[in-house]
Amino acid sequence: MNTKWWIALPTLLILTACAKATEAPPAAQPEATAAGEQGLADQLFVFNWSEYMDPDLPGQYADEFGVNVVLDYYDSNEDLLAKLQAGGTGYDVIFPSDYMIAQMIDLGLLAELDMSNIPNVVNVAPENMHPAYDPENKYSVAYFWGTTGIGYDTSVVDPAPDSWAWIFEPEILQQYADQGVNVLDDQRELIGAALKYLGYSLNSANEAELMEAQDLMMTAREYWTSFDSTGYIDNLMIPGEIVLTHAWNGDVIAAQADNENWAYAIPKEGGLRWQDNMAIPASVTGIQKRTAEHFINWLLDPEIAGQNTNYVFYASANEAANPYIDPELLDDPSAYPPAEVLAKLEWAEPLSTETLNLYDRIWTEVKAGP
Ligand code: SPD
Repeated sequence: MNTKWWIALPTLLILTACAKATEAPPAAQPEATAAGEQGLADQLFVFNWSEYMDPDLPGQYADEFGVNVVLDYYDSNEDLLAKLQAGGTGYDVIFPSDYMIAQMIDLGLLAELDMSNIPNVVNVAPENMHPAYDPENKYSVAYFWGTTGIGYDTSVVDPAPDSWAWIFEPEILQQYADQGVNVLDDQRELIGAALKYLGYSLNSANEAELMEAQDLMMTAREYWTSFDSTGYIDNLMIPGEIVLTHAWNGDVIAAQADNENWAYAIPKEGGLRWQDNMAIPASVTGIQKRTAEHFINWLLDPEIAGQNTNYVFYASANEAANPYIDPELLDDPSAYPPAEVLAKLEWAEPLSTETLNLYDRIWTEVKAGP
């Protein structure tokens, strides 16, 4: 054939296509995934604190909606912030605490939530809605709330800790150091606990108070065997690995379920109370954002939230989940402290840039040691 084939080809393809259309039904399209059929993305990246979601939930969500949930973990709010600021744009759902929500809103790092995709928000208890850090819940919905205190192995630590002295005083620490003393790898938490022990606000911006807190930590650090807020939960379950720890309440209650010698105390000087939240980074848009909102809505389903609470042992912000929560947990004052205990606790507030720089410097020096 002499005709230039690239000129004839389009005509040939059209003729062939027409012939096929009349001769045979069109070939079947590849089957849409369940996720696609529901207008959801195939994959969702969830960035959370460790041991803060029932590991069965991602699989259940995938079975129901065809969305593959990929999990990754961070150690602290500052770690999460650093990853987002370093351009970590791969995360769709994150779980920052109260003061960090405020800081992230200021930095333009959070997306506004479309609440028409999150109708289960009505299940959140009124006291967990409209927090000072996000009064209209434009960017966040409460997940779990809790306190920070001291976890201890009652078969070793005697008398029971009632003060932050058990984390900061050398004469007490030296009795337990060879059996494992852990502090949270979290700057607001550890600096805050030191400030409380000294009788100051855990939001102190006063340089002299902060230097005093730094000295206290510098002296105590030689008795601390680890700075860990992620793996310590597993270590609490290994006999003899840790006997005393600065801790989040639910992590100690989880250890207690495994070994009843674990107990949790809130120091008499007071400490931190906090609320963690579900949020979406500002970089997440379109179908990915819709899927993130769909997942948040699913986590707010009463039965799912109940199942999740029974795994993580933290107090749920979801009041409609209560009938699905183990009554023993609902009655546990370590998980749901009475009002008089809550009254002596303080919330972490966002700090000015200047104060944040000071906290960063203290933290770097405490971590590095003398
Ligand atoms: N293992 C789950 C830890 C959840 C901790 N919430 C953090 C509060 C930070 N102030």
